[in-house]
Amino acid sequence: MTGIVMRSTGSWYEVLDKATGALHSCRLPGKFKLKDQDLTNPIAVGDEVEFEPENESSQEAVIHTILARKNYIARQSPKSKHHIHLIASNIDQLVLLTTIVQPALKQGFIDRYLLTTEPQNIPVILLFNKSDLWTTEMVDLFSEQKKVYESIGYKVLNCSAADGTGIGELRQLLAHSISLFSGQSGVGKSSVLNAVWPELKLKTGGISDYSGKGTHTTTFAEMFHVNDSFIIDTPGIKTLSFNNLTIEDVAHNFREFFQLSVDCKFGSQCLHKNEPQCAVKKALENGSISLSRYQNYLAILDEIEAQNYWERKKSY
Ligand SMILES: Nc1nc2c(ncn2[C@@H]2O[C@H](COP(=O)(O)OP(=O)(O)O)[C@@H](O)[C@H]2O)c(=O)[nH]1
Ligand SMILES: [Mg+2]
Ligand SMILES: [Zn+2]
Repeated sequence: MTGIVMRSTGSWYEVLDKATGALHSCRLPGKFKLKDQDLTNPIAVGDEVEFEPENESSQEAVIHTILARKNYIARQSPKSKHHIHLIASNIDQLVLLTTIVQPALKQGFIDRYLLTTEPQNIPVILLFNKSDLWTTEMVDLFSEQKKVYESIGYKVLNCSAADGTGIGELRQLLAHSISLFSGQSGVGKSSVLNAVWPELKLKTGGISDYSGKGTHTTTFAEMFHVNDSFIIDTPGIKTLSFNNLTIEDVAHNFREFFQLSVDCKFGSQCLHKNEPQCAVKKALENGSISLSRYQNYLAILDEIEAQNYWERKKSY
């Protein structure tokens, strides 16, 4: 039997048999746990697996094969810089939720997150939530961000779980696909999903203090399915560090910089820092690329250059 992993609670995996719609509780034999030393979790939500019932009468089953992943979202384990944590796999698109206020915009987070989708060409929707709270200045800030990211080919929308703005359009964008909802804690991932499908009744957390940090209400990634939409709600992320990227990965995955690099003297080898005849630096001077994207790029490069080679991990 084949199925798709909907959620995991420690050692058990809930697997949906798409043909029958039945959910099976599956466990994983020990050999899988040992295979990929660098991973904190051998199976991600979204994995397609083959499994067999333990015996005729039981709903419980054993996973014996993890099918090849079409793509995956991974991050450095929040608990260990030597490990990689798989957030989800086999997704059709990422919905990256963010805010202008409550919590305040952190554009660096967007650029960091895009480094996890870009190498695999995963489509991204940047969704700015809580637009009900925006002042005129905040609307301007959003328009600025929209221009930056739309000009390099990302879809950018605003919405409000509180007043319903943009929710209908979002529901359409989520049809017929598997979408991963990600973003920092407290930006409203669970609230937006509830606004789209009230029947989900996901737990949401209050903003706990004036720092605007949300409380952690979601602790595991979990997939839900409503009609023909599969959505994965994830725990909030505080910061994103990278132990799985080289400096070239960074240079090649800021998409507008990479496009320009054909005109750099050193081509795709150029890191766009101090090299002569660099097309990215030229574009920066004439304002055709975003200064904040460039600053975030330099900060990530510095961080990765400073990282010990042995802290870096391969990909899955
Ligand atoms: N004003 C306003 N508050 C929102 C909106 N969406 C979510 N919130 C609030 O933000 C807090 C965090 O929401 P939650 O959905 O738990 O965020 P998550 O951690 O990203 O899942 C909760 O107090 C929500 O009520 C919105 O569109 N407008
Ligand atoms: Mg949540
Ligand atoms: Zn260059």
